[in-house]
Order: sequence, then C-alpha cells, then structure tokens
Amino acid sequence: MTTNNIALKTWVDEVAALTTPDTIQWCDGSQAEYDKLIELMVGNGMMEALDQEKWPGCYYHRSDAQDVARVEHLTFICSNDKDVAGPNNNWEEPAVMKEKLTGLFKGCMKGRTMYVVPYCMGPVGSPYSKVGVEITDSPYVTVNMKIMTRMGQQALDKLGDSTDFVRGLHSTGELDPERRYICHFPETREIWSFGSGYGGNALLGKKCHALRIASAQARDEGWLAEHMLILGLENPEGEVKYVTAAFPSACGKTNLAMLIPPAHYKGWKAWCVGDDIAWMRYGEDGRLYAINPEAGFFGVAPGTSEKTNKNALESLKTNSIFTNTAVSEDGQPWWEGLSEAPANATDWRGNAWTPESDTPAAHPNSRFTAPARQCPVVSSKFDDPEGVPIEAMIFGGRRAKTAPLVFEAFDWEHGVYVGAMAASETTAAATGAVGVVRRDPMAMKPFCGYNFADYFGHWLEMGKKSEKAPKIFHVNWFRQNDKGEFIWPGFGDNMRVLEWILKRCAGEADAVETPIGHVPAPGTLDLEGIDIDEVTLERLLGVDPEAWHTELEGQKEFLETYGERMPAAMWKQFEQLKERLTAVSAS
Ligand code: OXD
Ligand code: MN
Repeated sequence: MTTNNIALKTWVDEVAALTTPDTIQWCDGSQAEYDKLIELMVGNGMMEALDQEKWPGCYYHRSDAQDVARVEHLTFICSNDKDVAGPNNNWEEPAVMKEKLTGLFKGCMKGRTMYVVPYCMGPVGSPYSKVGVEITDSPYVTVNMKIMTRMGQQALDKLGDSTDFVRGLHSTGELDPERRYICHFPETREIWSFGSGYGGNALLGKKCHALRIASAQARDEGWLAEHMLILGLENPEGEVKYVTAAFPSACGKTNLAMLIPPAHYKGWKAWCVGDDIAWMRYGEDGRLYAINPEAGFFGVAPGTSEKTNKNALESLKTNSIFTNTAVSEDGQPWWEGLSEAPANATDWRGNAWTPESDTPAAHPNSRFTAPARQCPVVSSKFDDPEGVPIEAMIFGGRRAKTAPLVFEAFDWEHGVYVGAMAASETTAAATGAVGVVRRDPMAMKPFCGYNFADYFGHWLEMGKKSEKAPKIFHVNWFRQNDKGEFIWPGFGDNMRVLEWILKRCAGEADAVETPIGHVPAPGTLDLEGIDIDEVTLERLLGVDPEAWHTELEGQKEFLETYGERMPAAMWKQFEQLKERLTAVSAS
C-alpha cells in the first residue's frame, strides 16, 4: 500500500494520536488482506465460517443485540447553521459535537488495530466517482467495505495527492447505545461515527458518504445523490432503457432492482445497475446519467427467497457475509421466508432455536453483504464510467388506499412535488397504529444531509437545466382491498407497470388525467396472464377524492414545518392539487 498524499498521512497521524491504537494497518484492498482479516475474526470469534462446500467464501457475524439497525435519533448533521440542516435532521454545532466526540474517541483504539480504508464510490475510472477514506477499528467493517466499495490501492491511485476526499472516522467504542453518535459535517466533508458496528452506522461509504455528505455536495455542484435503485429493461429487440426508483427502506428496492419479468414477457430482460443509491448528473447530450456508487448489496435477508428474489439468492451464495441471520446446525445461513425452517438452528442472538420457538430465528433487519458483480443480472454498464441514461424516475411508498398503482406527474415541477410527498402508511404487519402516515420525501428522510426545503429547491433547479430531464412517476405496489389484502401481485409482475412507464416515455401509451396525475388508460396496462378483474383494476387505479382531501391536510402540515424556506413552487403545486381535487369533488 503506497501513497504520498500528505493531507491523508497527516490526518491519519492526527487520528492515531487521538485514538492511540496499538497498530495501524493501511488496507490495500487485496484478496490476501481480506482473507487474513477473515481468518483473524474466525480465530477470535467475531466471525463464523459457514459450510464452505455449500457456501464457499461465506462467513457469519452476530452483532451486539443492541446494535442491529441504523439509529436515526443519534444521527446528526452538524452544519455551521442549524437552518441549513433543517427540521428533517438532528443538529448540533460542529465545534460542540467535535468536542464531545473527541472525548469519546480519545484513546478508544488502545489495544486495537486501526485500519485505514481508502475507497472509491463509483467506478474507479469515472470522473463522477468520489474518494473517501474510512479509519476504523473494526475488521468486520473493513471486510464489508471491501465488498461494498472499490477499496484500497485503486482508490489511493485515483486520489493521488488531492486533498479532496471524505474523511470518515469510526470506532465501535464499547457498543454502548448511550455513547453512540453518527455525525456528519457537510461543510468539511467529514463523518465521525462512534459506538456502533452496524452497517448503516459503520460502513461509512454507504448512507453517511454516498447519501448524507454527497447530497450536500451534489447541491453545491449541481447533481443529485439519491436513495434510488437503477434498473435497465431490455426489450425483445435488444434495446435497453433505464429507470431509477426511490422507496423507503424495506419496501422491496433490492427485489425490484433484480426483477425477473413474468413468463408472458418473452424476450424481455432486466439488468441491475444498483439497488440502493444513484448519483446522477446531466451528460453533454442533455440527458440525465446515473452511476451506482456502490460495489455490493447490503440487503435485508428475511423475505429473500427463490420466489421473491432469485437473483439476490444467486448473488449471495459465495463470498458473502451474513449478519444476524440464523445459522442451521449444519452451518448454513437461514432466515424467515428463505425455505422450510431447519429443525435446529442458532438464532441471531446465539440461542438454540427450533421451529417451535416463539421468537424469530433471524433478526428482521438481518443482512447479507454480497458483491454486486456476482448478481446473474448485473448490468454490463455496471462499471461504465459515464453511467446510464435515465428515462424515468419513480417514487413510491406503501399506501393502503390513497395512491393508485401508478401515475405520471404532469411535468418536472409536479414530479418534484409528488416525490416530496412520498409517504408510507403503517400496516397491521408493523407494531403500533394502523394507517399512520409517515412522510418520507423521495425516500430520503433519514439520508438528506441538509434542509428538505433547500433540497426540493435543488431538485426544482435540476429540472430547469435540461429539456431532456426524465419523466417522473409514482407507484404503489401495496394497495389493499377492504379486507386488508394486497390486490397487486407485485414482484416480477411489477414489470407490467414498468413497461407502461417506458411506453409513456416513448409516447406510446395513452393515459387518463386525474387530479393527481395521469393513470393508465383502459387497456394500456398489460394484464395478460394475471388474474385482475375489472373491479380490482378500478380499485388499483382509482383516485378517491375523500382519501385525497385527508392526504392534502397531511401535505399542508408537512410543507408548513419548513416555514419561509419552502420554495413557493411547492406551495403552488399544493394549491393546484387542491383545486383539481375540489373540482372533481364538486362535479
Ligand atoms: C438500507 C436502508 O440499509 O435504506 O439500505 O435502510
Ligand atoms: Mn437503503
């Protein structure tokens, strides 16, 4: 591992002086280095080898029972000005937070090895990729970073002697939830994360860098960093068109990103460019291009099966890390929904488990970390430095009644409004009240590194930059009937909706205008081979004015939270929606 980067070396020295590790290991990202770290962890009990014949190169990690998810209440955006962080973020003055964290980091790596992990977000050869360096005392984080990013020497080579890199400092500390902070300093492009080893809190390239810091950088530089999958759809003529889609966490993004078209769609193929994050900017031809900054999938395991996501299963069969799933007695990872339950297993807490146990074997947020290149449908453009041109951007959430299966925004400005109003309703499956609306603008609520009002303003500006901006759509796979049953089959059949979207982009499908946008005209949505009767279709595509008046109230409340800072165009969209809804109610 070699670098002459003075800024980097100086920073590493400073961090070492603060955290006082026993050893410093600069990571080159090689397989040999990875293997050695795995060996170290298998030796000290941090990792367990799975059955190497059935699961070659796969390992298992059980995390602290109190450290299994992102911690939004402990995640801070420490910009100089509180209003820049906005009501959508926790905020603290940078100097105050740094002082507090300096106290925590002081001497925290004593007796430990400090790993210096250079990484590149995006294809190494792309001018749109960004370099970061994570300093961590966790070998688990280091091996996960190798899967999730282009890590090591290649990142250092790209960086050269530039000072332009995101500085990420991480320590698991004592994994004490009372001493846990995930802090971002957008102005200085720094991340300080203490007290957690969980993916989203600790693999700093992902949510912390590629979304929170990058969103602020994108605002400054005129591009977009979004919580979106990137999917290519190839028609029987071999033409590939790309879409991006944003859904709140655990709404099936990874499934849609690797969708298998239903049998009826002969000759169609779907290609996965990314399952979680998209960085987008305009190309010289005026079209919006997307790259996936990541190199791996950090997917939710429960519910992943041959039926729901065969391609994900294929991706994770080798060289993958499983965190907080269960392990069967013969050394295989297992989770609810995968297959028939093993007769005997060890659950995510490390306790003996049988199908008679009344607790889940795998933690509901248990994960697999798998190299994206192992996905059978990984796009040939996965490493393309220019990225892929985007035809359509799709927003969504889980709505039982309000949102139809699909609608198209009238124009970019309206589309930004639609994305900003994206929300999910709690269902009976979740604990707590049913039907409570949780707003998750553009699925970025936990990830936007600055004030949502300014973020919407930035989106509005992005639409003015090109005549060829993508069209914007909203989908809802989760519409229910009066009995609370889902009425859309979802999964591969979502292809039918995607095809309609592509046809709209090509000017090849008719639509019906409703107060909220354009829905498919009768006969334009291909329903051949599935059992959707007229009544169900009406319910799927219907716009219920009463439900929408209630929705309007929620939208108003949300817009008001942002006071004067909310762009006037957003209020204009609100008023226009209200007028359109009132007009149909009166007629
Ligand atoms: C994720 C998330 O882990 O959105 O991707 O929570
Ligand atoms: Mn995500």
